Amino acid sequence: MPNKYDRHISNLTKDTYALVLAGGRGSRLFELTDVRAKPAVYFGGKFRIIDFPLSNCINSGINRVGIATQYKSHSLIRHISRGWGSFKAKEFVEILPASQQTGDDWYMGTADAVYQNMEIIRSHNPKYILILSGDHVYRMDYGSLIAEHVANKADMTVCCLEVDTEEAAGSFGVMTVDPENKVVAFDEKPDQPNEMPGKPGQCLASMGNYLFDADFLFNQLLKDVVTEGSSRDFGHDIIPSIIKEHNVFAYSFKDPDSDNQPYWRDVGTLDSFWEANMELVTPDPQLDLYDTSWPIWTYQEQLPPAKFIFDNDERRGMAVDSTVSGGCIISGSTIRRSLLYSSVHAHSYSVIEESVLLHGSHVGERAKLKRVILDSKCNVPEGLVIGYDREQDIANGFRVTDKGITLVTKDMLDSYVQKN
Ligand code: ADQ
Ligand code: ADP
Repeated sequence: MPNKYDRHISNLTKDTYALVLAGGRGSRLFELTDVRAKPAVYFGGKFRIIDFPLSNCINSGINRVGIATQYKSHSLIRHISRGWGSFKAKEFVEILPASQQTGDDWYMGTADAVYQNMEIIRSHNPKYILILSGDHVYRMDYGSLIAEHVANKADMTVCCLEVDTEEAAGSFGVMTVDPENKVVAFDEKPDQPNEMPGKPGQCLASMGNYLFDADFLFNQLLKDVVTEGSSRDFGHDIIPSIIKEHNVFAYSFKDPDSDNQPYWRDVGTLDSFWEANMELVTPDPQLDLYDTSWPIWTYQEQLPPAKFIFDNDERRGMAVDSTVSGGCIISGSTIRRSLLYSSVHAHSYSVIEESVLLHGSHVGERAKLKRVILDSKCNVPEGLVIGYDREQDIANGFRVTDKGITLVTKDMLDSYVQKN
């Protein structure tokens, strides 16, 4: 039986509408976001980034969710409609593409994405509105956030994490709080973030997730729209303009199971994307995708199981310290510390190490890949070696990061094949 407190939280989550902001490009992922918005980028061998905030909503008991899309939304919308469409009445995930609801403009900033959908959100009559960034990988129970917001009698609550000041400079909204966690200062992406008292080198950074009392949010959006020069952004405009006169609190995102920093990854660069994927093929990663108490839902095509073909001692089809999705055929190929998304075919004598291979790719005979991110539907020609010689990779038209990770896309391979 749920206790009284659980019921209190489930009543709060029932009264909440979540809006996931999924319109950003994620330009530091370069060609990986040429055809899809960052929230649609694949992650963790089987998922897309947006599956994490969406699963967090469902697991937290928030069953009314909107997704604001804008940049390159085709892949994202297809994923949402295939994987997140079948809800019961009164429970739904609705797509809110930029559609010039209130004028001639597309979404100008994050607050504008909410403003333009205000009447749609209002029609659902929520008490609380949870604004989520669709860009991050983490598991979080939003119920405790809403309960703390209500206990604080807050107008707005900003979710925050402790982050190194160096990392936060220029990248995060940074806040200062009083002993009751009320936000007293907020700077969007400052060059020199304020340190936390007693914690040198650390600052309190916004996760880009906000909870609002619905009426309060609507009033602030209406005010902001008539403010000259507003960029209609939560971090730049709304938060700094309300902290003096209203109750804005910080909610610290904590790991429910330990005192460690909670798992939260931005995967905003090719290096961090590769690193976060690689963490998952270590024996005991912090992000447990196998925890059935907090499942991550996704859409995946119905596919036959992964198949491994071991012909003889020289053509061993095998994968170790790796994840391999449905539809893959590993035929006489050796795979180590890698993630293979669905329907990857790796052919004889090929070797794939420390690599992330998105769905539908073929790796030809005797090809070798090391520390490679291979975009979807790539055909790696027979014998091609990638990730062993930086200059050669660049000469072949691939993108190599400072840390030596090579990104290869279908278009890059097509022009490589044409030239050679
Ligand atoms: P950023 O992530 O840099 O900072 P932004 O680029 O505005 O801010 O993206 C926030 C979210 O909104 C992302 O999920 C993005 O996909 C989406 N988005 C961006 N533009 C959009 C648009 N026009 N329409 C719809 N969706 C859009 C924010 C906060 C910081 C905080 C960091 C944490 O502003 O204060 O520290 O997130 O990463
Ligand atoms: P999926 O095909 O599984 O939806 P992707 O994110 O790999 O996942 O899809 C990328 C989307 O972009 C596809 O819908 C495809 O039609 C489209 N696309 C692929 N390559 C290009 C390209 N070079 N230019 C424009 N659009 C493309």
